[in-house]
Amino acid sequence: ITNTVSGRVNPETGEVSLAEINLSAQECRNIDRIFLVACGTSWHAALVAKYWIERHAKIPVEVDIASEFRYRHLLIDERVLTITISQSGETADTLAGMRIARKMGSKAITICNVVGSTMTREADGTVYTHAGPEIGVASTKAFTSQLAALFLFTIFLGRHRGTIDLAKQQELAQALIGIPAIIEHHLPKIQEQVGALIEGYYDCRDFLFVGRGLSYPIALEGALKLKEISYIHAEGYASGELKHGPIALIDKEMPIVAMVPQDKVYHKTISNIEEIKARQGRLILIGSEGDSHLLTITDDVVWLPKIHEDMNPILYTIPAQLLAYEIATRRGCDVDQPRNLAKSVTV
Ligand code: F1P
Repeated sequence: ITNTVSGRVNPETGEVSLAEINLSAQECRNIDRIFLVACGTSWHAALVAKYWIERHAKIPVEVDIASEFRYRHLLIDERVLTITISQSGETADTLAGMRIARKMGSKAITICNVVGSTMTREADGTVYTHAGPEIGVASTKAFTSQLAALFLFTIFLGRHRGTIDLAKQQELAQALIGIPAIIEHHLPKIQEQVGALIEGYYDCRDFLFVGRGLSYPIALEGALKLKEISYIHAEGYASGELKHGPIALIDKEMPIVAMVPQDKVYHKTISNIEEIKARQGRLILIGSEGDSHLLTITDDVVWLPKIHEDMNPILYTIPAQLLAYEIATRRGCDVDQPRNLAKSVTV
């Protein structure tokens, strides 16, 4: 994950340099607002980055689906930084959004996987994810690489704006540097746990995915992956939003995948989950090793190590992707070539 991004992290100091970003320290300080613009899975990466940038670089961030952004009455000037995120660098709506923002005076940086793509040629600066070609249509490794790139960008911005001190820079950089080894170490165990539990779920018609805070976009991504490759209807919601409507869907037939890391919002998330349990929803929990409270709620728990809170979105993506993969395979779907989907949407 971290080796592929076109940036360098000094392992001692945590200092981040981003080779092709073309954004000076002064320009970082001048930013008033950031627009993150993307489609599909890349839009979910943008939603995660909003939390990171606002928390650490203290810049207000707006996140837009590119197909809406381009038709909005945009209030953009040269103090706005626009960041487009795209695996392919060719997605028509994202490209159009970038062109509009640049015309209005905004500098545009793109987080992109394809060298020489239209977006990288037209952007003012680029952070390459260099995740390699996605073999399948559904974006998977591109997503986790986008998250790594966006986290490096967050450290870069925070440092130049003085919102992150040296100790924080070190802490955040170390957290990111450590994540590939953690995933590699735990992957077989995660795969085994997910594989074991899908037997009870692969023939369900609908799924809900819920999460709060940094886990909310991962709930959206888990639902999208399941839809894309297994054709099961799935929706992602912010946990706290359930009681504003979706809770009406819950009965003993409805599987709900809940992300419950032991983070700042853990207790709130647990109380949402208790509400689901009270309505007999079939819960699959993805949570932290050692959190025995989860076993009082359900036996279907995927255990993940407890890590730096900011890294949870990267780690929690892995079981969400695997769940979609295992279910799709069990249903006989071609996970690499899902029907009706194109690798890049250029019209
Ligand atoms: C955006 C996207 C992908 C999705 C599918 C269609 O592409 O929505 O996230 O997996 O391939 O396009 P991109 O702008 O990230 O290339």
